[in-house]
Amino acid sequence: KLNQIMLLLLLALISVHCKEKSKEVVESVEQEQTAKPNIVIIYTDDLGYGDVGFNGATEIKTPNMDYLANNGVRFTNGFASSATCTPSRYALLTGVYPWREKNAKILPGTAPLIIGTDQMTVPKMLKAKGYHTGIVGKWHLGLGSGHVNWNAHVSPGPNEVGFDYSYIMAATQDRVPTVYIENGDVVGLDPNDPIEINYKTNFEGQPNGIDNPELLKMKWHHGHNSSIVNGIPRIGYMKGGEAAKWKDEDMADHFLKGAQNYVKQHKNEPFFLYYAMQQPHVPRTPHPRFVGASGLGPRGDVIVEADWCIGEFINTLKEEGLLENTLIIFSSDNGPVLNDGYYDEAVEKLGDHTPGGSLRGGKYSLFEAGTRVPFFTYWKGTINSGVSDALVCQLDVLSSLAQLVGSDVKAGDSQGLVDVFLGKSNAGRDDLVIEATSRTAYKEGDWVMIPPYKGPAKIDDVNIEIGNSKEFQLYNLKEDIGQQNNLAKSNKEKLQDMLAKFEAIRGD
Ligand code: NG6
Ligand code: CA
Repeated sequence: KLNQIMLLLLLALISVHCKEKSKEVVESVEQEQTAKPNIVIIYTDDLGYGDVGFNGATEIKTPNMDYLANNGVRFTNGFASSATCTPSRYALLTGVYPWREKNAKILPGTAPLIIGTDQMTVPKMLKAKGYHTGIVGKWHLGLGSGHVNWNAHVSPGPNEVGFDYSYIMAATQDRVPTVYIENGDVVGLDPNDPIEINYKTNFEGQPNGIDNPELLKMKWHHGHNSSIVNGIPRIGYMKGGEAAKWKDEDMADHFLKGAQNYVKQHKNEPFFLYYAMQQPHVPRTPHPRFVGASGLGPRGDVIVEADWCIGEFINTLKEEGLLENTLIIFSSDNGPVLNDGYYDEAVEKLGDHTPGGSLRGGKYSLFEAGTRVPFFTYWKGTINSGVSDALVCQLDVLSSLAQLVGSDVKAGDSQGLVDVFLGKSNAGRDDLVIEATSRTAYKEGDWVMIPPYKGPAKIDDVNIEIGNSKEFQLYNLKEDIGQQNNLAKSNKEKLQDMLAKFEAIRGD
């Protein structure tokens, strides 16, 4: 009798245990289906392939980026869509090739928004999946729909294309207006000192970079000779808004704080943060803590500063217990430039540093250094560390994140490569069209084909070869990463094949 009771009890226990187990399985399947890791894109500005330790730099130290890259997937064949800022940012957020949008060119601070408010974007897609979405940092995709009144609510902007929260600079550090804008409103604006902006003519009685060299703490080399803000001559004229003007040396700390606060405020819901850092774009103005940190002058110093910011940002994720539930995607909007319009010793103090690594060209260029940029993904506990030579592009972020969160959005030219980004597959893109100042070239596997373009082979002001030639250019990057050996004449078949595929994508 006792044995029978014991047996029944045992059976009951087993059945309860089994039920618990199956409940666990169901729950984990449900969790899997609704997996919503936080997603952070850390985007640098003009950081070159060879500017970072994880791609071989030895003269500049980037320990925080290196740690993440070396413990995530480091892409050796990761691309921006363009060799300049606006087009790359357009493609990153919309998944559409920038050369399809005629306004996706380096924009002045007064340009209207170039993303349609009805267009699909990364934040919009994620918002529909329950994410809170935010941007902190550089925008440079235009604001408003014509003439912007900076003294009233500025719209449409990031908040109208998918971001719940925005804290931005409108264009670049070297362009007016030199103010921060939070959710469409200029931060710290005194209504009695309204902002006026004009990209053509100066306001009466206002100093400028040409006539007032005595007011400059940084000298201009080319361009950058309009209004003077904080002793730095800029592109475009600005009057008023004194109290709202940013302090250049504080910008890195300022955006970092914004990114950290965003994380702290939204840690209890799935969030997407686009942390668009301003370094090492000109004018390079490291905080005094970082002056001299690299020995390479301000350009090196702001890269060290950016690395520190990333370390601090990661610490916040750690402190909030979010690191294991956050996917980080790191890249740069275009390749490197030394002299981009100011005398700041970037050339003079370069020493043995190679911002583009062994790649030819730089910012503005159709050669590799223009668009092949630092690129990694990191997700503690989920992504295994590795190096991937799969061809991936920032264009693919939209469709890949859609796959990750179970959205059926598949936008434009964006390929769903989530397994590649998570390091589970090496099957990247077959091919890619890259863009540089409205010109395009075609990459396929190890090959790149650059069609003939008129214009100078080199921009002398910035000292960068931009890829123009009267001849077709064809390079095999596997054997010739430095693009020294043009095979267009010796391999006509490959050239014709690539040209046909290129034209088919371009629709020419
Ligand atoms: C160029 C600027 C350069 C930089 C660039 C935009 C001149 C002479 N040069 O026109 O300094 O601002 O635009 O850079 O004005 S980007 O990274 O935002 O594309
Ligand atoms: Ca840039």
